[in-house]
Amino acid sequence: MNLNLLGYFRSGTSYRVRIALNYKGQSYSQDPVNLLEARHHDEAYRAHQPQGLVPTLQADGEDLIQSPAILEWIEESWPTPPLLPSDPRERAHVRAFAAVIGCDIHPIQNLRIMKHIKATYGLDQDGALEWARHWIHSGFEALEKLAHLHGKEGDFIFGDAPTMAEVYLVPQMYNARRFGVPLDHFPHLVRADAAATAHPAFEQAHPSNQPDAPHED
Ligand SMILES: N[C@@H](CCC(=O)N[C@@H](CS)C(=O)NCC(=O)O)C(=O)O
Repeated sequence: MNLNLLGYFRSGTSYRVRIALNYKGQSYSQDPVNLLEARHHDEAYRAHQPQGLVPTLQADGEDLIQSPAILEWIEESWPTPPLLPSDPRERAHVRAFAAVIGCDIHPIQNLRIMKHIKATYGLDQDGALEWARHWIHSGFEALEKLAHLHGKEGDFIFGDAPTMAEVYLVPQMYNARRFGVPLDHFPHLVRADAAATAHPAFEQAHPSNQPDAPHED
């Protein structure tokens, strides 16, 4: 299958999709959409994703949007190695962990939200960063409790192998570090992030390894 990712190196949602494709051993090309140059607002990009948000994954030319839907499609298309447990109740726990990030943390510290609260409510850059730190921190408190309540023995949140939990967690930890969120109170999250980041699929998906990442000279 021909796969092409329209995304941005630093976008957490694009990062999730790169991780999952790498983990499933699927190769893909990338057409970067520069968010800082507002290319996602171009008509040409909105023809793929009407909201003007990245990513879009083109599968044999068909546009797939919304990273949760894309990730479920990847899991269903290439079930091995699995990113969801076979037991339905365990799947629910993994999906709940991912949803805390996908539904409740990431959307409110996104670029457009940060821009809007600065422009509309007069927050400066420090104020906007404090907003992001607040919501990441409170979401991480819940994730740490969930890891304690439902996590499994092993290096990852749900055992000895990565799941959708790490597909969502690793990009969110990357953002947390960029925004300066202290992570000392989240030992389960830090440990799973370190284990996953060492995995080649996650390492190759890292923002610094993408074609549109700025190169240090
Ligand atoms: N729910 C969407 C969210 C996509 C999203 O928020 N993408 C961000 C980058 S991580 C974006 O395009 N932001 C542009 C903006 O906020 O202007 C998904 O998971 O695909």
